[in-house]
Amino acid sequence: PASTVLGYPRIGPDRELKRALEAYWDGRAGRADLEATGAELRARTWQRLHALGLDGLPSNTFSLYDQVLDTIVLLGATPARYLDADDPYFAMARGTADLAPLRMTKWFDTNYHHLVPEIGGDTVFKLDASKPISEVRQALELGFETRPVILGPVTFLLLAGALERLDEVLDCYEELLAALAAEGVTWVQLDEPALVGDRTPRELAAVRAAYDRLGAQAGRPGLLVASYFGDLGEAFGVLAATPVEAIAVDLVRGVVPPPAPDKIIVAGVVSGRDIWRTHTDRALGLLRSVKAAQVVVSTSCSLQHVPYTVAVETSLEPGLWERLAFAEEKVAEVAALSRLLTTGRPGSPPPATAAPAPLPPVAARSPYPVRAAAQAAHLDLPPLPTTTIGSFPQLGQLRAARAAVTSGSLAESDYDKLVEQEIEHAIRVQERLGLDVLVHGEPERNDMVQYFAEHLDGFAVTRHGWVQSYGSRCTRPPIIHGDVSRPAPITVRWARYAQSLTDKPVKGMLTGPVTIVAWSFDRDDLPLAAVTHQVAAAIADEVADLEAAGISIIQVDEPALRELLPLRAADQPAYLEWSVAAYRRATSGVSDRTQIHTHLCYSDAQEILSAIDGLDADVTTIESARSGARILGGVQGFGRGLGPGVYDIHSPRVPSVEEIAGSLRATLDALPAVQVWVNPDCGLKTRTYAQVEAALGNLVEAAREARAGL
Ligand code: THG
Ligand code: ZN
Repeated sequence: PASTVLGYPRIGPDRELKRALEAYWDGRAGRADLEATGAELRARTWQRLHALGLDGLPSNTFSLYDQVLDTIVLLGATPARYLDADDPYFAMARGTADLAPLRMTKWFDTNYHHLVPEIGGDTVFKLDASKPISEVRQALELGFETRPVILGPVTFLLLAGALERLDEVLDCYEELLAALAAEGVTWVQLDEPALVGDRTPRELAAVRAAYDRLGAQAGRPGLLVASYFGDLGEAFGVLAATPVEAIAVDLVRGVVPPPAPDKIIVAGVVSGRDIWRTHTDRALGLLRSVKAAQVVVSTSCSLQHVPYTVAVETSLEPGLWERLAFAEEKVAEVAALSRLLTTGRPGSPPPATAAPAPLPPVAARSPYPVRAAAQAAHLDLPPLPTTTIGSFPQLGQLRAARAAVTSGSLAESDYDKLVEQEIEHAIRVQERLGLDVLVHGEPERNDMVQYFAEHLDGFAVTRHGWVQSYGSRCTRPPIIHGDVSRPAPITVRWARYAQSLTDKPVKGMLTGPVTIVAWSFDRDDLPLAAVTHQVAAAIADEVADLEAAGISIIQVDEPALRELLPLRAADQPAYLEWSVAAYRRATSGVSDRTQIHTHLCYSDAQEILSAIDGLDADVTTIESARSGARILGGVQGFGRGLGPGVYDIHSPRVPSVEEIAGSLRATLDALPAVQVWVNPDCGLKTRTYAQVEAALGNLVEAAREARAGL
């Protein structure tokens, strides 16, 4: 083929898969209904890709939940404890009454999450190729020959931390290639995104061994090894020395590879990570500079990270629509580029990028001991103060009311009253439970990023631009398309209202600049650092207004700080410097007596602990209930307030006083008591009020007992 894409969205243009999954999970539909929805979404995808002029069609890019989970099943690596569940696949994905799900983590530097394979001494790999084979057959019945896409053996094992099992896993891949060849498959795509990160010589040797071995197999289909999310670096030469016929390279983030006269290069010139139209002449220039046996035009990665189509976005501001390309439009671009490549049209260099408007330098706060003394005098908190992370349970009623405001059937003022009622309820509950630092509960927010995007200039939000985050869960990433500024205060009204209801301090709650850009689509004409600092300046305005409104504790969350960390170690220090500086731009304008909190929610905080320290927040709350000792092991020497979560909010279970007291004792063993805060490990919006009240009651009791023992 002359054109292809590495993958495609699968949640459905109208989130059909989300609804089918939730109906199945709730028992409102059977497995057959779910399978039927899947089959229909696949058929529509192949028909659409074909109609848009694409000639190389992928298959097995569909998934009922996650492509890594599919690979676990493909290789027979389902942990034994799930095998007796009614539905082992969804038991691994979501857990059951008795079993916790597999661990979930970010897919490289995206906002997509995958399940983590668990491979141990008792894992016996055994091929189950039914899923890719049935997709290949379904496509053939519709008249389409397809290229099944399978996660490659090296990336799969690196995600599992089990590369030493390569030989056994390769037995399965050999058997798979033979089975697919028997179905008439002529090409297979093996995804190896792990190869764009730093790889040790031992790992590169494993890559070479894997593809020498698979390449040597008689009668196999052609092999396309796909890399994406960055440059292959030396891994390109390693792959080029093996018998694989084709290599996919990301030419949006990576560079043109060295000449490969005996390979097909699948050139990813249309970005799968942004939503901008491709610069045709720049892409042609790149394509013409690739020296290979054949060049196939493609996307830089799967299109699963962008929404389906801009055609349905009829309420975007004038001038923006024309600049956008979602999945369908990107497929059309790939097809058009492959036609242009055969004409004489030359390429051209990219357009110049804009110069960012200069921002003032970042202010420095007073040394921590000075601030801490001013805050202690002003806030008058007990030792081991208790608090929560920010969100309280969100009732379906609020979601429905937001939709009604959008459609015009509910007056804005009635919606505002509903929000105030919810705030009052949350405050009364916290007062009754005896928490020390209260929150307003965030009933006015649909999402911690989308809400701010809707209130900042320079952002656009879509109506239907859903992107899968994990399983049935989606977000609508906002689009940053111009200089960012804050036309008016955003959260101040709600914070002031909440504070008016109580004598206890109420925390102001904001999302940090790094997280806002990480969970949005970025501009393509300014460096990410410059855009992030613009957002930081807007958040700084909000911080100043909250302080002026009498809010004495302001929390600015950065859960995505780790997520944007570059995949290559050499690029990480520069990133950490500008991202940490952006956070300080957002937070350092306050007086000494105003206390800044931050919250981070991942268990691998360890590797960026010094960056977290650099944020210079007075108090940091962090997930630790699941990773417990790992976090606490690294916090000695962390000189400011710290609230390692004392229980896991991700489960409906109510933790007992003894259990919370145990977590708290572990924290007090690792840190001086003056630094310790007592809080759950994340926001409470996915829980019910009954669970929250029971758990927080126990938390307050555990803190009281611990105070008595100080
Ligand atoms: N917001 C955004 N990105 C995120 C998170 C977030 N990424 C990481 C983390 N939190 C986990 N991801 C999600 C994403 C979506 C949902 C829950 C966790 C979710 N979405 C609703 C759904 O799919 O039904 C839709 C929400 C809406 O109406 O906007 O529940 O918090 N940006
Ligand atoms: Zn969290």
